[in-house]
Amino acid sequence: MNPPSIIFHIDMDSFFSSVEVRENPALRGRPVIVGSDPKGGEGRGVVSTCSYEAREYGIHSAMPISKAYRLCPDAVFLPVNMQLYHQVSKNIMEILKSCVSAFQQVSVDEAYMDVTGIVSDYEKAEKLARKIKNHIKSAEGITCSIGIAPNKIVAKIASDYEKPNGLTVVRPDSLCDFLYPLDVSKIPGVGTKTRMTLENMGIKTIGDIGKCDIQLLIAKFGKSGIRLKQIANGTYSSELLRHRLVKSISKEVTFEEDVADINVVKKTLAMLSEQVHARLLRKGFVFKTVNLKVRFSDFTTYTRSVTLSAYSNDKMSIYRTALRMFSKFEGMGIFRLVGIGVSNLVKMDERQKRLDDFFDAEQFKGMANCSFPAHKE
Ligand code: TTP
Ligand code: MG
Repeated sequence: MNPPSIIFHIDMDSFFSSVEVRENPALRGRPVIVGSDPKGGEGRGVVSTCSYEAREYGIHSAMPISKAYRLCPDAVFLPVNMQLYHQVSKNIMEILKSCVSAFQQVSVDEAYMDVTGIVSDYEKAEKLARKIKNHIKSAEGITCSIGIAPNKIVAKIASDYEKPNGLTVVRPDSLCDFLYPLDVSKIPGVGTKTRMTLENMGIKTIGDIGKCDIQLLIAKFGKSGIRLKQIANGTYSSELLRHRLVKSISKEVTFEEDVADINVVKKTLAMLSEQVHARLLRKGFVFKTVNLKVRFSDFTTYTRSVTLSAYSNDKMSIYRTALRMFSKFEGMGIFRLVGIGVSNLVKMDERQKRLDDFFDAEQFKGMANCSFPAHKE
């Protein structure tokens, strides 16, 4: 059975206003409202966002700016400087992207990361999250909140749980403990209408949904009822949409005619190593496992794999490891097909160097040709 996934949801705190405070530290601690011109209470636009100090007055995103003005006329009102926020967003997303191969940006200030292949357990995940938070703070001067959970939706609920500057870890064995006491409105997508329908069914908490008869939920919400129930029990998982995890890179060749000559097969393996290596570099990954596939003329097929002690991006490591595995098949028959692959991949590119900041020095011990943390075993 696969180990549970470890998903991060990262969301900047009061994003636009935090950037404004960074630009003008004198605003720190004050209610700051970013949005359209309040025009002394006559403005017709809305609040884009506001600092947590302004939220204490009941002000929130999408509220009419005139109302925000009435609630707190002494707040600092600032216009939206989208160009600046986009630049900060881009910088932050670059930092996050450099950590993982599975990354999905979902809005200007939030993203998911699948770190399953990078850390081996939730304790290490928490340490990584702290380092990411510190890194964003020192590079871009703003704070974020991170939720860690076995799936995206719980990670998102978790990132919201201790905002601002929060870090909430929901381990696979505590999903229901975390979810059940929460109000149904904490489920992303559950708005006023759904909340009212649920309330009319006597359902207030996520736990009430979790324990509700599935047929009742289906009768009210159709297919979405099934989804609601899965979310409530922490079993709903959807894949990260962009930058899906690349699991392996491989190439194989079926010979025009079956081959008995070992030297021909070895030459083919050298060529395949070359091709796999080129693709590995193009995609910006490093590998830890080398896979060999051999098919004989009678179609019997074998696969073998060897996991190295450290990550590598070295062509000769691919070839030599494949040859070592291949030597066991010499003399066993006539070859129809050979293939080479690499798996256990993690991202390595120029930006990767920033990762050095995120991981403990000892994790780098025994590294081959790159600076990437050792993969979990
Ligand atoms: P959010 O992440 O929803 O809010 P936030 O970052 O301001 O605050 P939080 O700490 O609760 O995450 O949205 C990100 C940015 O998107 C926000 O700073 C401004 C913009 N935005 C709008 O312009 N209008 C809106 O209605 C919302 C919700 C956000
Ligand atoms: Mg935010």
